Amino acid sequence: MKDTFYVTTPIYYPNDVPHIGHAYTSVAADIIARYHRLRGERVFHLTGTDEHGLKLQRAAEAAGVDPRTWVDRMEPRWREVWSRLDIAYDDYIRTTEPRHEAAVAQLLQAVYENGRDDIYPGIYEGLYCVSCELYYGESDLEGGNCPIHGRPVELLREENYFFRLSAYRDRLLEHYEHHPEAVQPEVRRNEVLSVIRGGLQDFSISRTSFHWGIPLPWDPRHVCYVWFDALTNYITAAGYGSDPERFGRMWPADVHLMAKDILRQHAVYWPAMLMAAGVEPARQVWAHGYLLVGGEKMSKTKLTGIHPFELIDHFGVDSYRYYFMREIQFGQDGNFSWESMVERHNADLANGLGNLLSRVLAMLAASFEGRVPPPDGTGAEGDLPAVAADVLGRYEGHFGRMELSSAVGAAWDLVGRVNQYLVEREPWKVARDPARQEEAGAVLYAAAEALRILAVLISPVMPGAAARVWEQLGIAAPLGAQRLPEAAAWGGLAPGTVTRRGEALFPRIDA
Ligand code: ME8
Repeated sequence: MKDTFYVTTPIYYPNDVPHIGHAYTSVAADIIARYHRLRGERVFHLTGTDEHGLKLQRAAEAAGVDPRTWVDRMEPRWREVWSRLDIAYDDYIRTTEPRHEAAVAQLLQAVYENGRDDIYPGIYEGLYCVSCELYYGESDLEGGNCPIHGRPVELLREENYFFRLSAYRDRLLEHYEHHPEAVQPEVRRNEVLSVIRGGLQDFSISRTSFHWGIPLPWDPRHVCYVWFDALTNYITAAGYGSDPERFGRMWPADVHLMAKDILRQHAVYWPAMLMAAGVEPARQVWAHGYLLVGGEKMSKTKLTGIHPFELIDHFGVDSYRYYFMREIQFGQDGNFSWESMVERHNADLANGLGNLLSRVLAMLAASFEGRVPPPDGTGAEGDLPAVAADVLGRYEGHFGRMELSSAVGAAWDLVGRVNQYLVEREPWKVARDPARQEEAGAVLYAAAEALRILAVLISPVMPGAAARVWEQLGIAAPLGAQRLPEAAAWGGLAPGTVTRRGEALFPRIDA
């Protein structure tokens, strides 16, 4: 029985190193996975590299090495980025691994033998974009070039096996009618429906013109088409064909996350391939927008790629993760700019959360020897408990609808309210009056308690910063053991807790 929340990123092409566009998807997937862990769910977060195909073979040739040497050299360059970005994936799949080659052979064989001739031989001639690893029709092109990469396509002609995608039109439409949530956001769903309604063409699933791929089990002169190979990774890692018990706990995947560039492969090819093999399609394909630089899609092909380290070195990993999730409405295209990143960092992190933590801890140190005072039972906390409860409700609602930017924004409503509350209650003044010590203590209790709740809420987004807030608050129970919603209920901070003022959470950055 399925018992695991299963989220995936695309497996990226290691023909080059990652840029912040790839990192955008991987950070989002990590936040979703961490949020579900925070809710106490069993989670499986999969990522990896897509290592076969013509694009990879050509990158290797250009470097003067064989494809295997090339992918072995490049793959660590991806993992090093995920590691510095605090991406806590549960499995990393490489399509050149034997477990994957076995799963692809199994899936191919299952479709080949399904009794409906869904795989048949033929000759293919068409216009191919190597960057997409995709054939295009004349009418798809823009000025004769690939609509995604703006590069010339090539005329390829070869003997292929085809997959009878055209036979799946009605079943796909029916699937999406019964499962409106299966492609999101809505604009992407409409796009997919119109592609399917417009009629589907069979696509070739093998290549004979080069050899860097997985041989077809029944005709090893052919290697498997890289997209058929790559999509299969999602079931390989879940135990397809090797561990039925595990496969039952994991599959269908809950969310395949990606940008809209590869929506068609995920929402049309992939479910049809699975249907042909008698496997249930994934529950959801979620295609976010593009990260733009100067108004254009950032891409390696167009040489506008920014390596994540260029930004992490300057802003730190927590600020990095926060910026991309907060700044860009999840699902829409969004521009990256250095200026907006500096502004967000200083306004929301240094002046917002960071300043709140340091003020509260400084006041506790000055007036209460750093110990968390008790709440006074007279309502000094004002509306903070109600605001925190409201924020939690909205935060969970937004996460449930994959509105990641709004979920993060909800937590910042609490930051804003606590800062305002402190201005209203002036605990630094109240504390100077010996007769009002209890009141000052209760106000600081409320502010510290709100910070505790904030640490829990930001932990999926900024795991490092959340841990530092937790540590400075001096809470003994591990942050990693906190579970929503209980951990965000008001009153969890124990009076008497010894806080430990530390370094500034987010030092300001000069523009
Ligand atoms: O397509 N904005 O790999 P890929 C947002 N191997 N996201 C971006 C982006 C941008 N400017 N640029 C890249 C492949 N991405 C196949 C996938 S899956 C079975 C096989 C992200 O290396 C986004 O997630 O070209 C996009 O879908 C993916 O990188 C494409 O990565």
